[in-house]
Amino acid sequence: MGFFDNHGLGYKQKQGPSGFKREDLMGIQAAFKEEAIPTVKSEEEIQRSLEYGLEAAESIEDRTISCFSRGELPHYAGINTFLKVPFLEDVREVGNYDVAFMGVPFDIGTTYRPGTRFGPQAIRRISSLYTPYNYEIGVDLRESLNMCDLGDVFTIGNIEKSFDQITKAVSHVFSNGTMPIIFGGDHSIGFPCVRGVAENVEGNIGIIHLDRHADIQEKDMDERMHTTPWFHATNIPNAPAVNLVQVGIGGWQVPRPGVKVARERGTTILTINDVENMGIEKAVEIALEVAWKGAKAVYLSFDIDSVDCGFVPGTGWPEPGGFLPREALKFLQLVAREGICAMEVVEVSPPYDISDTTALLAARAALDVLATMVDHGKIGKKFATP
Ligand SMILES: [Mn+2]
Repeated sequence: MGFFDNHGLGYKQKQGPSGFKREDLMGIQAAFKEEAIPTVKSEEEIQRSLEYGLEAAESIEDRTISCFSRGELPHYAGINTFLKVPFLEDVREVGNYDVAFMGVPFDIGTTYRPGTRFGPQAIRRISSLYTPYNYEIGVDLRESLNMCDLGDVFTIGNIEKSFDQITKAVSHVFSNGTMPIIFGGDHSIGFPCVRGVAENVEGNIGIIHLDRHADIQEKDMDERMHTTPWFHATNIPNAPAVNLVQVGIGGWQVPRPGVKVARERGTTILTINDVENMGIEKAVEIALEVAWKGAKAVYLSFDIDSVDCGFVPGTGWPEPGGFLPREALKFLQLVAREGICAMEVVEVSPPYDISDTTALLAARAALDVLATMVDHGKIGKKFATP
């Protein structure tokens, strides 16, 4: 591989007993992929930090450090937006961005443990742990995308009125040509979010839904709770149930009224055992086939409780036996390769979380999806590479 010939890092090493070639390792290939990523945006950020945040005290030798923290570093400092991207106060300007992160702090649809109204705050806070660069994918989001954080939708203590607020907010972002990444909130928001996207899509929209729960009964305790989003979403004329694929469903928390609806409407359900038996790649192939069949766009709904509750204690209906985190991330990445129109991450309930691990996985899921989309040319058209 000529690509490696000009680097003085020992690539012409002799093969050892294992027969491995160093350059075949993804870990080595990723190191070289990084070399091609520009640093334009990070340098701009440093200049802006020095201007707005003043130059550092004289004793600081690293002159890229500012006096007031205004950028990525230190990771423990700052007033956090998601990944410390700019807060867009004037949402009328959202069309200038490729991606908009937005919170939906809503847990009135919860039927057991509440707390997901604090999900967006927790996800933003722990997202500051991350750099914008992912080693294995080889993408630096700061260099590849114009991203903003819109803050949160003004939800209130009424399910239906909050749904209207959420739909209006998502529709505003999506109709401006910007991809919404939505942090919930309980899963009832899946319906108003899909509604906000679907009304702007000419053609059908498919839904890929990762969850332990089917969430497709009509009502729960007389209201449209977080057990009901897909009943109502698949009533939307251009979001048909035949394009809804539900992955990871199973266990002791799937109410029978929802099972009846799924059966009657013909959604496609893969249990965790299905996924385990056929493998992640095959399961994704099926999910993509179902969701994209005759569809113009695919919406991705990631319920954090689709992951084994040992990894995500901070959620409203914890259930053992779901995905391992790296299985879920792999699944999401393989879906993202084909492009998605919007993504929600729901059911993070910080009061029950331990060491922010649940919120961290939520942040990670969104970032992995975005980086994969960048890597496969599915997003980033608004950004002119210098
Ligand atoms: Mn769930």
